[in-house]
Amino acid sequence: MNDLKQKYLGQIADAADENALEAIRLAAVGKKGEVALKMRELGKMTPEERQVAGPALNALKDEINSALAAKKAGLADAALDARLREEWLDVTLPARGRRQGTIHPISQVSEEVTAIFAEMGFSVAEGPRIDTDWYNFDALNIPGHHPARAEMDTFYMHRAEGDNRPPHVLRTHTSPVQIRSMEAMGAPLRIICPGGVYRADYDQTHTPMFHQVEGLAIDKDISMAHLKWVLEEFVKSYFEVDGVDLRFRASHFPFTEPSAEVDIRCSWEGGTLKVGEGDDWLEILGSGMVHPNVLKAGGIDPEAWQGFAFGMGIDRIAMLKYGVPDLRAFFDSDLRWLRHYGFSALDQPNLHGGLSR
Ligand code: 2U9
Repeated sequence: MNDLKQKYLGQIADAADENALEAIRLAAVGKKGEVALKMRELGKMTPEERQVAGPALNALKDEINSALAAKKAGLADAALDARLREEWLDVTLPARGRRQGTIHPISQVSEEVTAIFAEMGFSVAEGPRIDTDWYNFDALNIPGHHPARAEMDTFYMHRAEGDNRPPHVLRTHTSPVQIRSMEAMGAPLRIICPGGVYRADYDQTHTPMFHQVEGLAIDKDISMAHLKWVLEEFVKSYFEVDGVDLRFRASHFPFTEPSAEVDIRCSWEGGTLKVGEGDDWLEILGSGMVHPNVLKAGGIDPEAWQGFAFGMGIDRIAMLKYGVPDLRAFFDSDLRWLRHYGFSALDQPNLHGGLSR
C-alpha cells in the first residue's frame, strides 16, 4: 500500500500537464484503476485483515484525489502566470499619435473670404455647376458670337440627337448663380458666390477647374465708391495688413459697365509678397457696375436699381497668400508645397501613392 502511495504521489508531483494528471487519475483511482482492483481483493480477506485494509485503501484513495486536485490547481496557477508573463503590457508607454486630416487650402481660403464678406453683410449663394448657356452667357450680356462661348474655351455637355433642351455648359464663372439669386430674391441684394468653375485651359496659371468668388451688391444708390471701400476692407482683412492702396484700371467685361481691374500695392522683396508696401502693383480681381442688360435679365429694373459686382480667383489669392508657385499644385497630386505648409495628413505615401509623380 505504501508502495502504491509513493508511486502515485511521485507521478502526480512529476506530471507536466492536465492530460498527464488525468492518465494518472484513471490508473490510480479510476473505476478500473489500481486502488479499485485492491478494493475488489477485500472480499477475499479475513474480517480482521479487511478491517485494516479497507480504511487504509479509502485513505489512500482520498490522499491521491487530494494530491491530484492540488496538482491540478498548481498547474492552472502556473499556466495563468505564464500567460500573464506572455501578455505583459506596458501601460506607461506613450499613446501612438493619430494622423489627422486637414481642410484643403482652397476650402480654407474660401471660408476666410466668406467670413470677411459676411461681416460686411453679404450672404452666400450657391447654384448648379452645370447650367444652361442662357444663365452662363446670354443673361450676362455675353453675345452669341463672343469668343468665350466657343468650344475652345467652354465645356459643353453632350446632347443626344433629338434632345431639344437648351445647350448646357459647365459654368465658366459663378455669375449664373447671381442671375438666379436676382430672380429668386430681387433687389436690394448683397451676395457672394464662391465655388468651382470650368474652362478649357491648362498651364502654370490655369487649370480646367478652378474656384471663384464673385460678389454682387444691388441697391438704390450703390456706386463705385462703395465697391472701392468693400474691396479695401476685404484686402486689408484677407492679407492681414492695416492699410493698402488700390488702383482701378479701366477694363472691359460684357456684364459690367464701367469695368475695372483692381491692383493692390505690394513688394516682391526676396521673392516674398508683401501687401500694402513697395512700388509694385498686383492684379487681384475684376469689377464694375452691373450692366443694365444683366439687371434686366435677372428681373430687376435698371431704372430703379444699380449695383456693383466683382470676381476673383480663389486659387489665385490662395497662391498669393500662401506662396504657391504653380496653380496645378492644388489639383495635380504634387503635394510638396502642402507638406511645406504643414498639411501633414497628405504626407502619407500609402494614401496618395507617394509624393513625387
Ligand atoms: C452679375 C453681374 C456681374 C462679376 C465680375 C469680374 C469682373 C472678373 C474674373 C476674376 C478672375 C474671373 O476668376 S477670374 O478669372 N472676374 O474680372 N467678375 S466683374 O460680375 C458680375 C457677376 C454677376 C449678375
